[in-house]
Amino acid sequence: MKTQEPRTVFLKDYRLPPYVIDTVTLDVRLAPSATKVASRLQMRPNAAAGKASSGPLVLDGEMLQLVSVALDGKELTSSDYAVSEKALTIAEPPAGAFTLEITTLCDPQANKALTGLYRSGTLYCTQCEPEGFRRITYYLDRPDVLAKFRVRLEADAKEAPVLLSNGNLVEEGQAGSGRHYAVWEDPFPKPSYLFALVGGKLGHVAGSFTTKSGRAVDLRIYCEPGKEDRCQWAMESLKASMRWDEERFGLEYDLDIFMIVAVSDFNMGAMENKGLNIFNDGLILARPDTATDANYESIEAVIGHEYFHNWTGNRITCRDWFQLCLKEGLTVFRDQEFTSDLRSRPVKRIEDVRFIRSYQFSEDRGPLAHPVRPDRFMEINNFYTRTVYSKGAELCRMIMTLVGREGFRKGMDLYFERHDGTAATVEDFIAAMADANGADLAQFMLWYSQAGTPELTCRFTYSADAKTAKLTVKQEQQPTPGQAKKKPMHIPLRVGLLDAKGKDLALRLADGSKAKDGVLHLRKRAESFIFTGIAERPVPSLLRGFSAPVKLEANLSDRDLEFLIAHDSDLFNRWQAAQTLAMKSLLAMTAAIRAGNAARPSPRFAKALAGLVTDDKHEAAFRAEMLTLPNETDIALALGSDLDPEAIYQARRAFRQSLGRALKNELQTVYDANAVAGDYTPDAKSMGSRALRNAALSLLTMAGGRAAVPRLRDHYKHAGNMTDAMAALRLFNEQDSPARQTALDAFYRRWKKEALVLDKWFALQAVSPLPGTIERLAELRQHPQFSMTNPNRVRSVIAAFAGGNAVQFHAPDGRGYRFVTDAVLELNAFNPLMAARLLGGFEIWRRLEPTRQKAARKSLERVLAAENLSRDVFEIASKMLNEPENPA
Ligand code: B3K
Ligand code: ZN
Repeated sequence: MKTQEPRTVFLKDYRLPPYVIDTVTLDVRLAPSATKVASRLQMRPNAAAGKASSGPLVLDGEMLQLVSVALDGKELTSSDYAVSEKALTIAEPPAGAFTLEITTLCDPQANKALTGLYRSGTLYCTQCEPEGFRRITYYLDRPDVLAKFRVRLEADAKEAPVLLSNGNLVEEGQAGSGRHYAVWEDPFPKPSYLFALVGGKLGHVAGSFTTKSGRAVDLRIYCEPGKEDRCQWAMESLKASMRWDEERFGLEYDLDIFMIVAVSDFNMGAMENKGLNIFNDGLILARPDTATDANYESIEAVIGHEYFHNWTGNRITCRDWFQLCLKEGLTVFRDQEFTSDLRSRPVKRIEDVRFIRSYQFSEDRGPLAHPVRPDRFMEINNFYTRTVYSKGAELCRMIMTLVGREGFRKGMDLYFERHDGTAATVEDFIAAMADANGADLAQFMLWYSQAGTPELTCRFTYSADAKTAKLTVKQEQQPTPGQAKKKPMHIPLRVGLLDAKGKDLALRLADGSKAKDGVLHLRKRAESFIFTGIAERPVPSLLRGFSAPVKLEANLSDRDLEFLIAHDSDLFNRWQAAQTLAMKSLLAMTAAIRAGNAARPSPRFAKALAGLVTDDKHEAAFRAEMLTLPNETDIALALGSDLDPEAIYQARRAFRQSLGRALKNELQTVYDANAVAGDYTPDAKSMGSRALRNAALSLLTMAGGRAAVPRLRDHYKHAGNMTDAMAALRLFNEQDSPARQTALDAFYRRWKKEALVLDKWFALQAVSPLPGTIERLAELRQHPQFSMTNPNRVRSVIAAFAGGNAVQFHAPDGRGYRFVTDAVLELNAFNPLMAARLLGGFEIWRRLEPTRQKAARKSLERVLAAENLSRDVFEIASKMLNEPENPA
């Protein structure tokens, strides 16, 4: 039986909630397979909603067993209400205020979807965003219904000695028969998606933070007992986040306690529940021997992200789920700024742009392209995307570019002044930014509604006679699914002009205006900017700092790019020039390989980098970025269509080999000079040294082939931390040598009892481009420590393969596709959210060469033909198959 097409929800259909909920009192009796939830709701019709407020009351609810319903103290009989799989409907609620009491049962033990109330090991925990609360009790489960919560939790004292919920603890005690209870009260009205509870045996570390107004806040990080020593970094990161939000945005924490709980079964990274964040333990637990620098940096960033949601998301929440970017884009932007202020701004910018360009641009280019604020969805869980998050953050960054850093702060202040305690829209945010600055952001709003990556074509000319330079810019917006025609957008283009010595020239425009902070404002399809008073031909530095998320094509020569690499005052653009130069070679090399010819990179790239690599004036982390070529996804995007992932991989590999050979001496020098002495610390400087040293090792290994294996073995043996160990193992992954297996086996023996480290072992094997990987994956699926119900393990094997192993996932015989779609269909039955995410790897399927394209289509069709498809998987698979490819 084919799955019926699920309903689509539209932004244009938004209506105010017909009823208001003022207070919620929950009494939760935790028990493994029959948790009883008694809810008392103080409600009233919502006068603002007009007629709807006198209609039937429809409460959302799923997977619940209804025990009883009472209205104003009177038990209702089944003729007073109707229960369906999705809702509890009370036909005629009172015309004034009323109290509704509902008792239900749910089964946390059986809940493998990990939304609502579920168990992770022996813990009880919840995930309610976006629509999980309806699996706990019947409710108006939408973000614009804000209520005050009081929660009483009761459980067996041995099974769950720790009982947590949002807000402040107001009471606790014994409940008889070995049970105990705790009562939590949250003084801030909140939507149901921010509700959380946790019960179980937990260890914790404690800390405290005094806010700028002098209030003491208790800080607690809870984890599996015995792992407390791995929570220190998370605690430090939390304190740093609290301080930063006060300093940069004037935002103070508002409860007496802030808690984080680390759990090992979690569908995503973390969740910002009010006062009680719940985290994937992979984003909390860290010790130098178990976690890499990248892990440490993500922990800091995600702790910051979830903490920053307290104001951007919780104090001001979203009116409806179409406004998701209002909290997510803004909060990603805030966490990016946090990392930039704490660490290296240019390096962080490079990391973020790498991410957006590889992954968000691919999304924009494919069948799932959607605007930052989508206007329709089947399953909202499918819209926690790179577009909403990362492009959403870019929009906030562009606003900061348009109104200035102080102007941005003024806009934020006004946004809080106007909307604190409410559920807001993108328009509210933009109005605050515009009003605080007297700015016109009307055309800018198109960034929220038009999908796709704008394309800029820049033509730069110089006139020696007139002593002027002219920049002509055209912008184009390609069609995306559902959006054939688009309007030109307001794009901030930050530029500089370098004189022959590499110094920035003053920018004077012929119309008498100045390009303030070097920013040109593009508003039309085509525009020209004439710079005056320029004595000789300058080299233009365009789109500095990636001032807008666009594709840029410019008539710069290799010499211009080399000049920028050596001189640009904008470090981001030095890196960009290097990427552009490398990309030219990579494209030519891929074409050569496909034509059966030898692929050699232009020697210019290595020459341009030679001096910089050993130049200690530059941060080590920046030099490491300079040495890292565009990845396979970037190359695929630049090629466009008829893709052969194997050829792309081989081209990039050949480039790395040749770069390693050309820079052998320089790389050896930085390898020797950047060994970090002393105990491991996750500070920016020593992370940078490790990154540079490992980047050098990578190229030297590529260049050395088999002869490089002893050095690699050595590096692994002497690695004093997980960062260096993983760097070696990743390189082994591309070496068809018995030493690889020896290293992997040793790693397994040492870490087989540590789930998070074991995830790394699984993932390493999943991303190896070596032949035999698919056979190995089939074995790993049968490994006693593999489990489909643990999302981290699924990510480490299946998502890592689909998203990080283009060569093998896109094997022309289709075996990679089948491996992934088998997993999708299995997961579809119990964890649809995870199942749908795994299909992401198919995003580029229409752009593949014909053999692979056919195989991919077959797999997608198999998914779509399966019975009982979840809404999540149906939406993604059907769009993948049915949306025409962007004709760009
Ligand atoms: N807001 C959560 C994400 C919830 C995802 C639900 N599928 C974490 C975050 O972005 O901060
Ligand atoms: Zn978030």
